[in-house]
Amino acid sequence: EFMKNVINHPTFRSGLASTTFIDQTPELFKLAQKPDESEQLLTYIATTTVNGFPGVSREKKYYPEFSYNEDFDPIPAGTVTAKDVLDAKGPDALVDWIKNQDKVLLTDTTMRDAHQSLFATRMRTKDMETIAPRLQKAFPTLFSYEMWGGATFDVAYRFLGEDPWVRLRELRKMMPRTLTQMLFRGSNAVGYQNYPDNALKAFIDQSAQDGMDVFRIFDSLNWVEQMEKSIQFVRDNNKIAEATMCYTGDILDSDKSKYNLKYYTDLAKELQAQGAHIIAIKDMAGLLKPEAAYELVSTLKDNVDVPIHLHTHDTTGNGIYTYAQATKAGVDIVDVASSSMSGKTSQPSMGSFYYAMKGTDRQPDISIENIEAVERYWKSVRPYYQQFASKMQGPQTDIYQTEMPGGQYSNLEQQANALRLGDKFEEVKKKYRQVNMMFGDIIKVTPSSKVVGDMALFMVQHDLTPEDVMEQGASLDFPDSVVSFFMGDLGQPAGGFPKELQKLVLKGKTPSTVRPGTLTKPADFKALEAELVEKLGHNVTFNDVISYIMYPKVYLDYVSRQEQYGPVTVLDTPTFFQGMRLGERVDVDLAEGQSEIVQLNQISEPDDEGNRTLYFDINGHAREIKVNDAS
Ligand code: 3PY
Ligand code: ZN
Repeated sequence: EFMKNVINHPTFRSGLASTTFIDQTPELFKLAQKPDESEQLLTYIATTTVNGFPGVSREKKYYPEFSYNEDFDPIPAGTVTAKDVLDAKGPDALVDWIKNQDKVLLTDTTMRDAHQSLFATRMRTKDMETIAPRLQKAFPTLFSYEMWGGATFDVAYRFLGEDPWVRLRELRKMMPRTLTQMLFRGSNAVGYQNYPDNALKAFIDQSAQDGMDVFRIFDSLNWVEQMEKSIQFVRDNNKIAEATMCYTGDILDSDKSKYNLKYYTDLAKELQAQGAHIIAIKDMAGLLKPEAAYELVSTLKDNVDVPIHLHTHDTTGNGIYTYAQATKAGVDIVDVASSSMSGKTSQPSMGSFYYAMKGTDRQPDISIENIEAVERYWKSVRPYYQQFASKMQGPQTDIYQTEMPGGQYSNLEQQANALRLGDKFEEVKKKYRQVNMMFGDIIKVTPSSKVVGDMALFMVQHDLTPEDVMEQGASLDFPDSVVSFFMGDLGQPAGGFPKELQKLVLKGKTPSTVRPGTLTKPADFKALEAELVEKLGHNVTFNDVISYIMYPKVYLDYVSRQEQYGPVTVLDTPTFFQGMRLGERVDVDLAEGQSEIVQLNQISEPDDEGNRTLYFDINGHAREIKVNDAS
């Protein structure tokens, strides 16, 4: 590496290098032990400048000037936070503490579900770290911060060049007195397929060790067997197992009788019996209407002892009203997000909910001034991510029929675009509803929602009605996810599979009826570690091994991009997504207080091989980077 630095140095290359070269350029010798991070980052900037970032248009670089310097008073002496209770007295004491609150508690989802649902999970750790240390001071009475899990794990590696474990540890360090919370897909962990039980245990143990407190565990078919192991593994770590009921249908509509009040009450009792510390109602599509929320929460309060945590998406526009009714019925905790990251496919706004409750006896015990001060930060960050946002203009009441999760909406729009079905999205939504009925009216949430989405796209693409599918099924080549679903790979849906369609899809294969985890070979961690070391040529951590189990290809791609581009997490977000423009200067903060001022002076025309040379100036030194123009 050292030789590469020296050889690439412009003075050296110009042939004027002399014995004073070393004395005049000590920075090269400091970098000698490490890969040349500034060269890697310049290569990243140059590549992004020339070839762009997937999903981002390159015409204009959005770079609003903002400096955020609002801060908050230290947590008052004598304050006991929820995290203090968990750490000092354990999960059961925390459960009692929740039950003893007369005010409704809040979970802030801004750093997980809000950006997952509004702009494809693209929020970078850097933009969280600016505010994180101030959050626990702003909101000492918050129940928890959801900031991990769901799609964030995959997207961090795949698109952001980030190690998700680092995000967890950094945020943990920055808010030691706030409960952290994650979304865990039961047997699917943070992926889309079934993982062996010992891999689930390893993931949960490692997450707990790295700082996770509250695990919201769900199964995409509400199949309790798929959640039992995870609940136990979380309990074994003395952390909070929040077992989840995914809400679909409408308990007040007698035409939608499959998922009725009794279904949810029985499910809640079962989850409590399995060891849930808290029960979450996960209304991923925003289908829980205000009066239904009142009825459901009141009934659960009468039938189970553990606290109830309500999660909704504002897709259908009634979120605050639903929370208000649930609060009246005694819900313990609700999920909200900072205003500029709230509404539509995201959670309802924290500030709006505060005002809706103001003056009632369950008004949240939280400072509205601080809610608004923190919002001023998020509002400034929000435009960085606009290009990843869904085009949804306002509440979508047709979702009450379509039943599509908030997190899926923008994704499916993009999948439809990729298949050139963008102008048929209304048709895709209609088919989504039909597919749900063909599949026997199932719970639709990651990954079962993806199966329904894939089938809907397939039917639009091939112009098939449900009747066509039943008539031509034997000769249809169904999408892989659909075959896998009917094989029982995601588990068993309530009421079983529709037999006739299952036969058409499986074409003679025998489906499984047992929990997929009972058929999966345990992960051999030692062998996987050896395999990974062999592939990468250096030692790895146990976190790396777990990531490799969850996402083998995504993880390896991440590592190789990392080797090429270095610590891209230090770049500011506009530069990360858009590179630089001619004449522009950016500050890059490298590790250990080293900082560089980078200026882009010139971009050459492509040479015969299509390579452009970018001429930079770094802290006054000229530097050239050659990039192949892929356009
Ligand atoms: C996820 O699984 O990521 C979800 O947010 C499902 O609602
Ligand atoms: Zn959600």
